[in-house]
Amino acid sequence: MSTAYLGLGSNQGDRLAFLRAAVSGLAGEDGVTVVATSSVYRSEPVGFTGQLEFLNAVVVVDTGLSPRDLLELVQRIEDSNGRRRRRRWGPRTLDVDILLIDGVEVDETGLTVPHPRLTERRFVLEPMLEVAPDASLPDGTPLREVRDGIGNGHAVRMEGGL
Ligand code: A4P
Ligand code: MG
Repeated sequence: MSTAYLGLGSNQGDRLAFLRAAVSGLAGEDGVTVVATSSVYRSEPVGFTGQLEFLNAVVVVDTGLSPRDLLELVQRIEDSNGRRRRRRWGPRTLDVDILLIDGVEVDETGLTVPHPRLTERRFVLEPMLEVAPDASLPDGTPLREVRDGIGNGHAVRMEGGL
């Protein structure tokens, strides 16, 4: 059994409803227990501008699934929530990324854990630290330090519960 941290993002349609659908999709799965959800954060699009503001959140799950099977599951949840894979970093109804899995490192084609962009993104680090204030990278660096090191970054503010 391991604890996994999943990053949710949406900037199309009923964004809050898509984030909530991701949580209920996860909770309804055998072998997955949702143990915590962060608040919802609003953030400016990063990577590809000229699209709508995002809502982001983090969900913590306990699972016996392998990292591969967890990736397959989150992609299935994206697909069943209207995700169309077009432009990389482009608009999406629902993005679910595997941010971190306690005690696990993966670097394979199609799956890298911790998520390679975890340390650059305030919209991920803020909700992550809300649910796991003592989380650290596999090399022991506390995520709190990483967050403090990226300065103000783009605006991220809390909107309410998931
Ligand atoms: N993949 C590899 N490692 C992982 C992992 N740890 N978790 C592969 C999930 N997927 C992982 O992802 C592309 C491929 O990454 C997958 O096939 C999987 O095998 P995708 O979700 O299909 O496409 P994407 O989301 O467009 O690409 P990517 O690289 O996941 O984008 P990001 O880095 O997630 O960026 N701005 C704000 N404010 N908020 C956001 O949430 N999100 C993005 C997406 C850009 N800008 C944003 C936000
Ligand atoms: Mg993604």
